[in-house]
Amino acid sequence: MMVVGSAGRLDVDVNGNGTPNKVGLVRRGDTQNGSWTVRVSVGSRVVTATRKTAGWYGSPWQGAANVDGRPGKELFLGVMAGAHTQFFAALAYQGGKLVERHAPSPRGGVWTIDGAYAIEYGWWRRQDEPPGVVRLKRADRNDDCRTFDARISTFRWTSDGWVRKSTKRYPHASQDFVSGWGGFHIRGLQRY
Ligand SMILES: [Ca+2]
Repeated sequence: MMVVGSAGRLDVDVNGNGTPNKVGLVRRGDTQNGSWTVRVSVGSRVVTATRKTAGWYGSPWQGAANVDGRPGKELFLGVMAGAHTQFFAALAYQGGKLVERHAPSPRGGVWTIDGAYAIEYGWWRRQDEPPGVVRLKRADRNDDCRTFDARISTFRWTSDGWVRKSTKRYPHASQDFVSGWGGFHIRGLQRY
């Protein structure tokens, strides 16, 4: 069992009142079949969330960032990892509990990142944009082995969930154009 955060380094403003909440993380099991439980102190209460992990090596903690634009930061924790793909759950404090804030993508609600020879998959947020705007940059290598089918999709969180605002497609993008797209490019989150 691994316990992190006791030294306070995971303190995060989860409920958005401007004061950090104490966040604790407990990990159980092993790399292949594990789980984690995150505990957040809110006032005199403690709210928790538990998820199973598969293929996850090391700490599942990726960081915290306000991605949905609602007050408070979402906690990003790894749930599954493949050879080069990683999947994360994002937990938001809402209605007095931790709820999962799904990614604006069709991949089962998890936040996917990838960076490999044939694919770049990453999430971006610019500080100069309104709260709740997030961008998916995805590029798949074409059959010519040289260029990429690349897309940049912009989403905004609303009371009805994520809404796609725009998608730009670059069907024959160069390697230079898509290089470095993969991973999180959001302040507060580790890239990989
Ligand atoms: Ca938020």
